[in-house]
Amino acid sequence: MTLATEKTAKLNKIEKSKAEKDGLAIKDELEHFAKIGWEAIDETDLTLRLKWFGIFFRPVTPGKFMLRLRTPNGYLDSEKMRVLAEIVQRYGDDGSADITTRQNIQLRGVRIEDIPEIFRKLQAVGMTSIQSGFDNVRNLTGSPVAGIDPEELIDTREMMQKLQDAITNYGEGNSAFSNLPRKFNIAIEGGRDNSIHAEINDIAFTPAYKNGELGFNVLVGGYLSAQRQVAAIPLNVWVPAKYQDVIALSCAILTIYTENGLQEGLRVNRTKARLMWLIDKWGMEKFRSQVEKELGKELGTAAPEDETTMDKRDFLGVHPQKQEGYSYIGLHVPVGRLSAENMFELARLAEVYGNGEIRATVEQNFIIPHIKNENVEAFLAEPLLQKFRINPSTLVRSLVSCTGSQYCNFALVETKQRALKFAQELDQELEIPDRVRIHWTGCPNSCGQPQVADIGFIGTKLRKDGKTVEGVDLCMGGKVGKDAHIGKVVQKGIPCDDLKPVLRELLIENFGAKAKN
Ligand code: SRM
Ligand code: SF4
Repeated sequence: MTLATEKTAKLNKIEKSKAEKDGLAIKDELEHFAKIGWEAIDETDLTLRLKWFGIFFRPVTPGKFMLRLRTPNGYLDSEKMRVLAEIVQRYGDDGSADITTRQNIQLRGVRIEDIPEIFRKLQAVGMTSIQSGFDNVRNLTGSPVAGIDPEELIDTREMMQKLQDAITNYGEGNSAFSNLPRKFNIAIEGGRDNSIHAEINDIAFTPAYKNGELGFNVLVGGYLSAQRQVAAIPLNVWVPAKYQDVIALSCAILTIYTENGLQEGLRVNRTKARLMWLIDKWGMEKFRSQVEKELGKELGTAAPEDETTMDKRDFLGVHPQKQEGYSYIGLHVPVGRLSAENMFELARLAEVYGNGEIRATVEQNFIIPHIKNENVEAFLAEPLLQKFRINPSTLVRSLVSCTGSQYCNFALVETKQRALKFAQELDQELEIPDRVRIHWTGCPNSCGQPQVADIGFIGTKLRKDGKTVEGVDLCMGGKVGKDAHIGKVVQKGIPCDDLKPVLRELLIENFGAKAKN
């Protein structure tokens, strides 16, 4: 056996399925799938390859799919939002939508029969769900206040769209990057507050000056998973703030990652397949030299320091824009959950008061920009602001939660409703001086990013009084913004039924909370 065939023989099950038939190969079968219905679709196509089109079979609600879009930089507008709302209303069986922790949108309750029509509607407003799941490059994250932030250094919107176009072949699907050894996250920050969580991305671009020119320092290899959580490390390179350079470097890294996946054993064990494992294996020197070889030029060195000088903002409330006379307003969307009605109303507000733009944040909230200062008061009096508040109570304000057991079959606990209930109740009971960022995640996969939180809860199952019950592991010490670092599990196995007093105590002991009289 040659080395290559020996390695192929060891391919994990997923890799074997991908080698047999690429995810993108079902593109022409989507109309056929719509005709035959989900029960007649081949199992691997159903549960695996459809994810290349953002279509997720949900074993918790068979037949009702989740559709994950791409919203680079979290950038939406009223036209797009209205189409998303229409899809939820018209095609969603018990439909709803979520803002995700990658400032993206997922729609729920769609049926395979309606996918061709849904895709036509999305395409008409320039949206795509292509390659948004599984072993692909996920939604590209950037500052949600790009182009309007008075503190901004680089407006990343155009380069983000161009990078998405390069990675997805303008939304048509790009087989160059459709068989990565694992998922891949890219973020580009243009502001000073590390709004994107650079530390937990496979590639992160952070603003930095070199010899007086503005560009990006680059971090690589950050990721979260059940088995390993690791902060991104410097690649020791600086690139100018030009989309050509950002695309060239990103594509060079993706090419190396995909082409060496087999040779370097990344395609054997899925728990050891993210980019950091390749960097570990080669060491940074070799990794850099391979990137140089692929790029066809030397990388140079990083700028001496980056421009991340601020704490991470949450963008809620009214803020002056860089455009004089205009404000952007951040609305709190409790645990990111949306109804069709909310979405229609958001689209209307963005058109009536702003220029139609709507921005999603990684905190699962929305921002409506370009509101004339003289119209702010009227905007704040709109009924939707009673639900999506600009000044929610302290714990509710900074709450983030993954999907949890309502729709996710990996989940060990229910997250969103429980997270909201605890936060609301403790906000009633306690006076809490500063924001406390609580993140919930339903299982150790860490989609809710508990490691970046002040307090992170990771769902688990445990035994209590002879019964299996829902519980959490407690993660603490995540720091975001400047000098970000990831937190660690400090206590395991707290039953959810006992959690409220534990959390209450934690807030009093560690965050200066006091009981209200
Ligand atoms: Fe995630 C798998 C939801 C952000 C790490 N994630 C899943 C699946 C697809 C599992 C499944 O098939 O059911 C979840 C779909 C549930 C559903 O119905 O919504 C799911 N992940 C989510 C979202 C929706 C959570 C949310 O409520 O916001 C986020 C969608 C982002 C997007 O728009 O693309 C989401 N997932 C993340 C993040 C956070 C991030 O990217 O900043 C992480 C950790 C960061 C990372 O990946 O390095 C994350 N998800 C995972 C993992 C573990 C990855 C690993 O390397 O082991 C899995 C499981 C896997 O891939 O095997 C996973
Ligand atoms: Fe599902 Fe677990 Fe991700 Fe939550 S963390 S969405 S429960 S896979």
